[in-house]
Parts: sequence; C-alpha cells; structure tokens
Amino acid sequence: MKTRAAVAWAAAKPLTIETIDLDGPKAGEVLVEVMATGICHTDAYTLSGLDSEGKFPAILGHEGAGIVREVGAGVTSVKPGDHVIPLYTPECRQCKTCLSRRSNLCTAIRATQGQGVMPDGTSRFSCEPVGGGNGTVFHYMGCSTFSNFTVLPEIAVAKVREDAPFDKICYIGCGVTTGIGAVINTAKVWPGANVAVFGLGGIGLNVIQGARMVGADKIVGIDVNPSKRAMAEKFGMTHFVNPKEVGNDKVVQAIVDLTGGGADFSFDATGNVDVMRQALECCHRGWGESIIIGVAEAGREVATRPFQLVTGRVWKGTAFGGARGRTDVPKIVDWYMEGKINIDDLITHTLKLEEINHGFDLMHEGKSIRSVVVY
Ligand code: NAD
Ligand code: AHE
Ligand code: ZN
Repeated sequence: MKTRAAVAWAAAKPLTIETIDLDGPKAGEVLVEVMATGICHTDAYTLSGLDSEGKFPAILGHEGAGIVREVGAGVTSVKPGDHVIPLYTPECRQCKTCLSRRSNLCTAIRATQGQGVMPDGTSRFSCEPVGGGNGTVFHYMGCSTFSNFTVLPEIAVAKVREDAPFDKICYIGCGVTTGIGAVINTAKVWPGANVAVFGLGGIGLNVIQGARMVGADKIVGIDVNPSKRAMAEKFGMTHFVNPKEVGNDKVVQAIVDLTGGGADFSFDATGNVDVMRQALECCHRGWGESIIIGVAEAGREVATRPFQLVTGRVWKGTAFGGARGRTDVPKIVDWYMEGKINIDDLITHTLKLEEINHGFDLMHEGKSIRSVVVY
C-alpha cells in the first residue's frame, strides 16, 4: 500500500512529506493507522545525526496512537479495529529480561530495532531509489509514527480503551510514561521526599507530575529557560532554580540549601552530561538517588568524583520510565481518562503533518512543551 509520511533523508535536514510504499504485516506483525504522534526531543536528537544508532533515510517518530487495520499470521493479542499505542520498548513476556521482572528492557527485538528493520531483518518501508540508494527507508525505534500507516511487531503494541482521544494519549507512548514511570517505577519516590528535576520540558514536567502524585514534599525544578516556570508550578513544582541567574557553579549548593541537605531524588531530563553531574551531586549524602532520563549524544560521557558514590549517592538510569508497555500503558491511559493525570495542558501545539518541521523548530526555540501531529 501507499502511505503519507514525513521522511528524514539525511542528518540535520528538514523532513519532507512523501507518499511512499509500505509492505503489509508479516507473521507476528500488525499494520497500524497512526492517528496522532507527539514530537519528542529524542526524535530531534536522532535527526541531528548525533545518535550512534541513527540511520537514514528513515521515518522517525515513536510517540503515537492509532488503530490496528490488519494483522499478520499468528497474531492473537490484537485484531483489526483495536486502538493501540506503539511501544519502542516492547514486552514479549518470554525473554530472560521480561521473565526476570527486574527490568522493562525486553530483548526480543532490540537488535533489529536498533538497525532500523523489522525482526526478519527487512524494512516494510520503501520508495523510488534516489541518490544511489536502493529505495529502502528505515524504521525508527520500531515505531515510525511520522508515517500515517506503519507496521510493528505484535509485542510492540499496547491495546488501549477506545474512548481515549488519540491526540492526547499518543503522548503516553513516550513522554508521560517516561516521566511518571521514572518516579514510580525507577526511583520509587516516597511521600515526603524532596525531589530535584533538571529540565522542565515534555519529560521533566511529567516527572514533576509524578512526584506530586506520590506526595513528594519539595519539588525543585531547574531550567535555563524561565518561560518553563509557570507550567512547572501548575504541575507541582514548589521551587525554581535558573542556572543563568544563580550561576552554573552555584546550582548544586542552591538545591542543597533548598532541600535541607540535598535531594532525596533527582532526575536529569536534559540530556546534558554536565547537568547529569549536577543532578548527582545535589543529592543527599548517604542515600540520595539520581536518575538519568536524558539521552546524550554519541561520544559524551558522565563524570563525577567517586567520593560522591562512596558517600552513598546512587546513580541510575531509566528507559521508558521502567514501564512494561503492554501491561502498564493501558493503565496510564485509564489514569488520564479518570482525570488522575493532566496531559491536555502539556500539549501546547497541534499540527498537521505538513507542519512537522515547525514542531521541531518550536522545540528547539523552547516555545513548546509537546507538539502533536494529527493525521
Ligand atoms: P525538551 O526539549 O522538551 O526539554 C528539555 C528541557 O531541558 C528544556 O526545557 C530546556 O530548556 C532544558 N535544558 C536544556 N539545557 C539545560 C541545562 N543546561 N540546564 C537546565 N535545563 C536545561 O525535551 P524532552 O522531550 O523533555 O526530552 C528531554 C530528554 O529526555 C532528552 O534528552 C530526550 O532525548 C530524553 N528522553 C529520554 C527518555 C528515556 O526513556 N530515557 C524518554 C524520552 C526522552
Ligand atoms: N539510540 C540511542 C539510544 C537512545 C535511548 O537511550 N533511547 C531510550 C528511549 S528515548 C525515548 O525518547 C531507550 O529506551 N533506551 C533503551 C534502549 O534499549 O534503547 C543511542 O544513544 O545509541
Ligand atoms: Zn521519546
């Protein structure tokens, strides 16, 4: 079949809207009509060319929601007409990791996903060959939600209720689940804890929302863009630190002072390795835990004095908020529909596919929280 898609032809070039070819689902795969997709900073990171797994041409996008239109042989868990959220972290429920219950990082299809292909090693997307290419267009994070239709493995879709609006729940496909899940699943923030959140964008604001949900006491937000402050306060931030105002070298001390000795939990949602160090070092001596959410460019490394760890601070990371997608994502959709979490206010811009590059511009200019493309 043909599908309309925003194609990333090369690093650091604007996406272009094309009509391309899409092969139908093979065994164990499903065809999904994507109804809406968010634009996450990770899409921008890969488009920048600094993702060591970035491949071009590709169809980016990993924060979608849509409807199953066709299923391949052997598919049993979903059927045409089901509403689903694509999962860049699948849940096969059979691999060592899934069975361990110790991590959400299902290994069933991770290798091929990183290579931009389906589990059989081929892509379902193609176009007329251009510029010496063979016409293959790569998948991205197993999702490619910047295409109106996409093919995913059955284990990489979460079936969700049908009364939930696609243009809002698509955000649960990454940002909402990552932020709230980092608090609940990874950090296990306790009621009364003091929390510091670095980066008040589409992920950080969901960390704040999660921290408030679990009853955190002080929630300190740190961002170089003061325009993020009002939204963060609406979502539960109690104190704001702007590194440009206090001085970058005074950020850690400012948080230690605000939290009476250091944060019980801190989160990096910037992707900046220098900020990651600040996030660790602002944690309370003896027990403070810092959770890295942000994705840093290829070649970047984190650093700190080992003494920071010797004296009890803990450095951790989280992918997709530690969520097991097929199990947890439908519950988060329920939370939204029951009014337990706020998604609507974080979606600051709704765009057409033709406007997708504007969505990236708004992110880079710090003018949006989440832009959502509706097909
Ligand atoms: P975003 O662009 O919406 O937000 C980033 C925020 O960080 C902005 O408000 C920006 O002003 C702020 N910031 C930038 N530099 C800063 C600094 N030096 N100090 C303080 N604040 C600073 O991006 P997002 O969509 O929220 O994504 C945030 C990060 O999380 C990205 O690196 C993204 O790739 C990553 N991410 C990781 C996961 C995961 O599973 N681990 C999931 C989603 C996103
Ligand atoms: N390809 C990147 C890795 C990027 C990365 O860390 N991705 C996160 C999700 S970001 C969503 O916005 C993730 O889930 N990682 C776990 C995994 O298995 O990829 C690189 O740097 O090579
Ligand atoms: Zn994302």
